[in-house]
Amino acid sequence: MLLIFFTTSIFLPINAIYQSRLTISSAGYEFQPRYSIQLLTSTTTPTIADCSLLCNQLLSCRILDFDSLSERCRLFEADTITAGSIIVSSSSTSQVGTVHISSDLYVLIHNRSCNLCQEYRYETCAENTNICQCPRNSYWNGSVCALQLLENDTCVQRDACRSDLNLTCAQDYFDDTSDLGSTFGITVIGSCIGNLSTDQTFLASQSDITIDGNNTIYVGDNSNRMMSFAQNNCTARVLKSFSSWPTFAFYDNKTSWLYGVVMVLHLVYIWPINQTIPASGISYQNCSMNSQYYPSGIAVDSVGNVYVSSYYCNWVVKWAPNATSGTLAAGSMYEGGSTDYTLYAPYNIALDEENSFLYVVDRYNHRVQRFLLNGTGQGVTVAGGNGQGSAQNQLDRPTDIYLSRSKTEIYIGDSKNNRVQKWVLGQSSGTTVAGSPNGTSGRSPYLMNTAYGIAVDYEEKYLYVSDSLNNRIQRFSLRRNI
Ligand SMILES: *[C@@H]1O[C@H](CO)[C@@H](O)[C@H](O)[C@H]1NC(C)=O
Ligand SMILES: *[C@@H]1O[C@H](CO)[C@@H](O)[C@H](O)[C@H]1NC(C)=O
Ligand SMILES: *[C@@H]1O[C@H](CO)[C@@H](O)[C@H](O)[C@H]1NC(C)=O
Ligand SMILES: *[C@@H]1O[C@H](CO)[C@@H](O)[C@H](O)[C@H]1NC(C)=O
Ligand SMILES: *[C@@H]1O[C@H](CO)[C@@H](O)[C@H](O)[C@H]1NC(C)=O
Ligand SMILES: *[C@@H]1O[C@H](CO)[C@@H](O)[C@H](O)[C@H]1NC(C)=O
Ligand SMILES: *[C@@H]1O[C@H](CO)[C@@H](O)[C@H](O)[C@H]1NC(C)=O
Ligand SMILES: *[C@@H]1O[C@H](CO)[C@@H](O)[C@H](O)[C@H]1NC(C)=O
Ligand SMILES: *[C@@H]1O[C@H](CO)[C@@H](O)[C@H](O)[C@H]1NC(C)=O
Ligand SMILES: *[C@@H]1O[C@H](CO)[C@@H](O)[C@H](O)[C@H]1NC(C)=O
Ligand SMILES: *[C@@H]1O[C@H](CO)[C@@H](O)[C@H](O)[C@H]1NC(C)=O
Ligand SMILES: CC(=O)N[C@H]1CO[C@H](CO)[C@@H](O)[C@@H]1O
Repeated sequence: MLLIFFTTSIFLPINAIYQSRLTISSAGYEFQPRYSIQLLTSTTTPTIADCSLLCNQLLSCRILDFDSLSERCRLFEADTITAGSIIVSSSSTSQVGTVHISSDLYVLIHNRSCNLCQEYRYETCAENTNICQCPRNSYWNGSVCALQLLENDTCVQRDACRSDLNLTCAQDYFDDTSDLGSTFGITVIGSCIGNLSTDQTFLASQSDITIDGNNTIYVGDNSNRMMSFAQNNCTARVLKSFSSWPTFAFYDNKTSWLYGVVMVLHLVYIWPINQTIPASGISYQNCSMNSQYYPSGIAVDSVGNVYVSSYYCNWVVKWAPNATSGTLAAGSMYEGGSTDYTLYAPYNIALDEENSFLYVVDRYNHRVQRFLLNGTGQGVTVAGGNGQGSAQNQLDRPTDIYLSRSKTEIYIGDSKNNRVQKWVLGQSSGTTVAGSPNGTSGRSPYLMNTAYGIAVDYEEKYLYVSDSLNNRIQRFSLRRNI
């Protein structure tokens, strides 16, 4: 597109307040906003200078178009960087005016005393502090007051999204002061999200999540990809694609390897070294100690032994590094059940090496079992075990577990109760720390739909929940809970 600009300084009338310089396009162009909400007003004025004057008096106006034939003057809260474009108009008499924005218009006044921005085009006075600040729907990006962004725009700071539309930047800002002790979750993976649509991007019925010491979140997505999201970055990195979905994952911070389980492929995969357990990758498609069969949960100890549960074989098998076969760590060799020695569809597991314990989420027994490593094989119930249900002493098809660093509490992804339960070890019931206490499903800051996977950062400040059927990852503050 050939777009010829000429610059004209419209400072009319000469002593008007709220002056600015506008760049006016040649005739034959108009502005096309991305969202109708960007149109502030559409009116008629005799000249483009009058239209410019209107724009200058409306601090949120950054673009106008004016048609000298119809005298239509439209003012937009938009710019061509993020939210709209200048297009060829069907009217040959239409022109576009763009308000000049540059850091020199801001740097001398921003965040300084209000006498510097009285009746100033670019900033307003914040009455309570008497300091010049960005006008509404814009934010300080370090050099100018940039317009706040709309849904699905990529945001790089918390106040970058249109707050009046309840859009929030879905990136992960570990702002210590903002959401301490909150009982609601904020969505940490996605773009500007909120009111324009309720659909989330990127994730599809994802299963487990896990986190590393840099707060990178690893996600097993139902798009059959193992992905990671670096902190403050909502664009996924695809680590590995499979022909089925990765179920649970464990990040080993000694080796920086991610161990991923792909249940339906009978596969335990180690990224990035591209190895499998056993190394042959063979599955004999039955419950044997020398191959995987419907592996579900996984945990790795400090010397690299890998514990893998199988929901079909109802056991947990320990694999020494590079071993060609494993040994039974929990569950029965032959069948599932609900005794002290048996499991029924074990899902994720957690290790407590200090005390030689192995915790197993015993999914279809709606309980969490604890076994002694190298013990007799007799487990004890540490959570649930009171039948399937949503009372505080019950669980409903739990999937995931996090053992606190103090080894005194567990957090349980109580998946079909759409909640996360905290269970102080030794107590007979838990408390809900995320989701509805009564198990109600939904999609809101307070409700989730299938709390499949959970992760807690190393400092135990935040609980992350894979809110699977809402295709999003929610973050809850743990400051009051841990
Ligand atoms: C504004 O000024 C205050 C106090 O001088 C300072 O703490 C703050 O960081 C400044 N903010 C910006 C965006 O410059
Ligand atoms: C702030 O936004 C302007 C455009 O609105 C852009 O030119 C500038 O590079 C941005 N500055 C920073 C520090 O991101
Ligand atoms: C934004 O949220 C507030 C508080 O929940 C509500 O009053 C307001 O109507 C919402 N605005 C929009 C545009 O949805
Ligand atoms: C944002 O992206 C999602 C997913 O691509 C889409 O469904 C939604 O319509 C988009 N929202 C807008 C306002 O374009
Ligand atoms: C964080 O990332 C850096 C760079 O990739 C890496 O060297 C470091 O080991 C990571 N730290 C943790 C705690 O994972
Ligand atoms: C965010 O992560 C993606 C995927 O790894 C990467 O391509 C991109 O450069 C990252 N963005 C920033 C700002 O670091
Ligand atoms: C590895 O993770 C544990 C918590 O699981 C943490 O205590 C330890 O500091 C981490 N080590 C490194 C090197 O990040
Ligand atoms: C991973 O291993 C498989 C099987 O040995 C091989 O085909 C593939 O090329 C390897 N990929 C990478 C990235 O090393
Ligand atoms: C298996 O052994 C090789 C050679 O010692 C080593 O490089 C590799 O890291 C080991 N793999 C695992 C999963 O421990
Ligand atoms: C379990 O037994 C193995 C081999 O018998 C031994 O190497 C290991 O140290 C034992 N672990 C614990 C926690 O007792
Ligand atoms: C369940 O809890 C939700 C809030 O978490 C509440 O709105 C709902 O009324 C409760 N339902 C019942 C049956 O108590
Ligand atoms: C998800 C959400 O908050 N939707 C709201 C968006 O705004 C409209 C109009 O204000 C409400 O009706 C929706 O409930």
